[in-house]
Amino acid sequence: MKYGRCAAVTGAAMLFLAVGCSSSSDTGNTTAGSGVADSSTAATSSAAEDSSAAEARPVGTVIDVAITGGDITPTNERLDAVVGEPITLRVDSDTTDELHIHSVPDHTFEVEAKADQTFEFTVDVPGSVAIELHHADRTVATLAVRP
Ligand SMILES: [Cu+2]
Repeated sequence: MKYGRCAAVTGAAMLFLAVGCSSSSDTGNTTAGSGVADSSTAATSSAAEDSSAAEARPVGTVIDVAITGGDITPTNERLDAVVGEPITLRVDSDTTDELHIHSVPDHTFEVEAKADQTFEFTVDVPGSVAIELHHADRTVATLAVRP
């Protein structure tokens, strides 16, 4: 079942983007994503707090995901990440679903219908990594993973 739902989404159109579910055997996928980085150079920091926060910044990437009544936040978010640094998904959900991380290697997490679920993973190969909710058929975020 893991890939069944994605097969419908992937199709010929998604192959062009190389972010769909077909990546498990597609070795070209990892380098194909390197041109995506339109935001990676400009994305210094969101400056939400102190501009001197270079050292206070937590290691890795944290993504807060909320699934409520069929609404998913975020969707199609663009985020930067770094190879080998932890990426943490914090999920509040009112339904079960399956998170699929299109990294190399890929990861699958079972989402339960409860708050405060935490899933952590790392990415070994730079490139574009889609984070999908398979049951809802949504892409939560796409990570531009730098070496
Ligand atoms: Cu998938």
